[in-house]
Amino acid sequence: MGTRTKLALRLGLVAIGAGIVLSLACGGDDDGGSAKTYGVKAQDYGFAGLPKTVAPGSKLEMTNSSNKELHEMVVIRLPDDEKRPVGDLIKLSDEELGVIAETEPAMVLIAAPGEDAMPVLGDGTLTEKGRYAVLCFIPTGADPEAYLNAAENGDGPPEVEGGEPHAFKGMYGEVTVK
Ligand SMILES: [Cu+2]
Repeated sequence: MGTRTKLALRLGLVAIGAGIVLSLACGGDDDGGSAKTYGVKAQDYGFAGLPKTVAPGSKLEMTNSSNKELHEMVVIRLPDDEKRPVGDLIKLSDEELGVIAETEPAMVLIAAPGEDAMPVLGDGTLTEKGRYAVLCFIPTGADPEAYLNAAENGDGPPEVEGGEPHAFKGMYGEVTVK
């Protein structure tokens, strides 16, 4: 037996050991544990600290650490049969997205540069099990004040000057509620 094989075996055994400890800790359940509050940091251009899996009833909070850009966290529940990564979905047109494009987000949080987010839609809690896309559609370089004013005074996403949405620069992620 070569050294490589032995190492692989040993690593395998360690993984099995860790698996046993983990399943004992969770009582063998396949759920995401108990509901918690998670602090997510919005930055130029991405979400830091986004949990992969949360229990139903968990809450997401957001702080914007940018010193210039407004950021938002739009969280949309994906259909159960939608398996593609969010990075693929953001490249599709509304037509190609079909039902996803028409789905009302489970939450929208928005935060000015350096501020804590306020909920615009929902209260930050995710109740329904499933996979959720997490996105920021703020146009790059948009003036935060102009955007917030437009959002307050209009219906739907405000039309303000700016470049491509932050999601296209990598500001997206996903969370699974289970
Ligand atoms: Cu953003």
